[in-house]
Formats: sequence, C-alpha cells, structure tokens
Amino acid sequence: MTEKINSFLHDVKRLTDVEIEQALVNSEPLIDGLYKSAIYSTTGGKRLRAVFTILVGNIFKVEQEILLKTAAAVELIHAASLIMDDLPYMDDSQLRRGKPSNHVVFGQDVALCASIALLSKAIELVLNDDALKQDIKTKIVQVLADSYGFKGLAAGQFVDLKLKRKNVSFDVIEYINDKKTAALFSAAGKAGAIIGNASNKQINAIDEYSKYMGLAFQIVDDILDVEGNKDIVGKDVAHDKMNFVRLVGLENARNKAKEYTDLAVKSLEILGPDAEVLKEFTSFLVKRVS
Ligand code: GRG
Repeated sequence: MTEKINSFLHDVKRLTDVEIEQALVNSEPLIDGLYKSAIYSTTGGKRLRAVFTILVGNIFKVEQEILLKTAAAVELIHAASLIMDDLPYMDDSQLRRGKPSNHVVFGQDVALCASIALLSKAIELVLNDDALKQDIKTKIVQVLADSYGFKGLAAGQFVDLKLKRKNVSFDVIEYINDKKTAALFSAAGKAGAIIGNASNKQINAIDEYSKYMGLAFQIVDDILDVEGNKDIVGKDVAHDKMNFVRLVGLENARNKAKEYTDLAVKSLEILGPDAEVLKEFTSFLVKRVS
C-alpha cells in the first residue's frame, strides 16, 4: 500500500508542479526578480497538502483535474508560509527543501514580497478556476483565507514567537501545532470536500481528521527535528528551540503521535469505506523520514 501512496504522491506532485509553473508565468520584466524568488520556493517539497485535497475530493467522486488548481493554491500558501517562517526575525532558518532559504538567496525584503504575492496568487487561482461554480469558489476562498490569518498560520506563529518561551505548556504547544500545521491541512481537506459537495457533517469529519492528523504530523516533524538527518530532512534540524519532543520527551511524543493518529482515523468512521485511503495516508505520514 505504501507503494500505491508513493506512486500517487509522485503523480500528484508532477501535476501540481505543472499547475504551479503555469500560475507563475511572468509577463512584466520589471518584476522578474519577484517571480524568481516566488518560483524558487514553490519548487520541491513533498506536495502532501495537494495530495490530501485530491484524496478527499476523490472520496466524494470528484475527478482529479477539477481539484488540481485548488490543490496547487494550497501548496502556494504552504510555500508562502515556509518563506516567512525561515526569515531571521521568525524561525531564522538558512536551509529549506535541501537548499538555501529564500531570504538567503534573494534577501529578506524580496522574500517577504514573494511570500505575500504567493498568497494572493493562491486566491486568484481559485477565483479564476473555470472548473468550479461560483458558490464553491466563495466557500473555498473563505476556507483558504481562514487558514493563514487569525484562525490559522498567523495566530499559531504569533503564539509560537511571543508566548511560547514564557508559557510553555502542553496546551500552548498544542495550540501552536493546531494553527501552524493542522490548519492548512484542514483547509486542504475541506476544500476537496467542498468541491465534492460534501454535507456539513462530512466536512466536519474531514476537519476533525485533519486536526488530529496535522497534530500527529507536527510531532513527527519535531521528532525529525531532534533526531533526523539534516541531509534527508532538507532543513535545519536540532534547533535548540522548544517543541513537543523537548517538552515531553521522545517516548511520550511517539505515544502522543499514536494517540492523535488513532483519533484521526476514528474521525473517518462516518465517511464509510471510501475514506479508507485516508487511513493509509495517515500511516504514510507518520512513518515519513523527511
Ligand atoms: C501569513 C502565510 C502566513 C504565515 C505567517 C510564518 C507563519 C505565519 C507560519 C509558519 C507556518 C509553518 C511554516 C509551519 C510549519 C509546518 C510544517 C510542518 C512544514 C513542513 O511541511 P512539509 O514536511 O514540507 O510538508 P515540504 O517541504 O515537503 O512541503
């Protein structure tokens, strides 16, 4: 089954890459440098959020082509967040996806502009998608906008930067992981479900699954941060910063990841056998090494 997911991942990655390439064609020579910076950070990556949108859409019988622009939009938001996260006044990371971080190559000023431009390109991709009806587009734009604002990435990052050191507790770290990591997975999944005309109950199930899966995913990320190989992980590891593993220890962190994974899988019950594929996806995510 891992082989099946691997090959699915490979195919989706290729198709998402094409979608992103087409979305970032520049016709204005004056801003060539801005596009170069944006393109630099949208290449590479495992495309897990795009895969998730497509897996969820498939559960609701949506064809892959209809989901691709939305899947690419989610990856653009993800790329924008990685650029911002690596900035010196944020996480201060020099390495991302096995190469120097965006600001190391293009400068902090350009990196920030590219990140913002990618966020608007993500929204534009959905709004200009002829495959989607207007009401579906509106719902997706709402979900995507929520994922990186006060209900998502920005909120998580704020707490991470400003409150974590003073107030380290399980709840605070869980809040950060929920907003910084699970929120975008949740948007990716909900967008796929919305395109599939899923009921509110089904969308809530996907949301709950994404939350627990995202929390488990982040713990695995923290484990890789502590004991991963920089060459395989492709980003700065063993940062001396607080994360879930440093708070509770490796063994407890592994147990907690298992607990979240079980809760994620339980959330899928109401979706029936079609959602089985997400169980495979969950176990694929927690076994990852990069
Ligand atoms: C307003 C966009 C925006 C952001 C402001 C900087 C910030 C707030 C939030 C940072 C969020 C962030 C980067 C969280 C880390 C999530 C995470 C575990 C990333 C790694 O995901 P992978 O392994 O990466 O899927 P690849 O490179 O494979 O795509």
